[in-house]
Amino acid sequence: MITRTNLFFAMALGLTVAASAQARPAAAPAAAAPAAVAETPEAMFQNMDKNNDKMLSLDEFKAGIEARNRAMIVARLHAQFKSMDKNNSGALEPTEFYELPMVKSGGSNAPTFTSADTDKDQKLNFKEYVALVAKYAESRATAAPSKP
Ligand SMILES: [Ca+2]
Ligand SMILES: [Ca+2]
Repeated sequence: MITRTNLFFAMALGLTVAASAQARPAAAPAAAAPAAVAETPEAMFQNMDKNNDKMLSLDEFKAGIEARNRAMIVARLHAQFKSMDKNNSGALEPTEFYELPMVKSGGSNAPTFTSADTDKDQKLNFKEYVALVAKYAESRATAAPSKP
């Protein structure tokens, strides 16, 4: 059974993998930023039509929707990440981390900076941020099934 949260979590995990594949410190600063391109319906269709037979199978359609959702989540997370990176360092330092809404409103469930900073460089890169969001979504799903 796939709940919405599990689906989100699975996608976020996929993102973590994608983000780690993209993570090249200092070499390509803009590479991790997914471009928000306004696609024409034709271009969208062509992207989904993997075998170019001008028809969309259900599988192609599903895969296309999934890819779009994933890209939208990455774009949204990246926008959040950038807006929280007040000093534009490309990472979240502890002071920025403790301003995150999920940290501020998390109470006793709030993630700690040390647990989120998996490579222990005293700042959160985008990949660590995505992992944090995924972990937080999962902990909320398991710890608090009822409304807060
Ligand atoms: Ca920063
Ligand atoms: Ca780090």
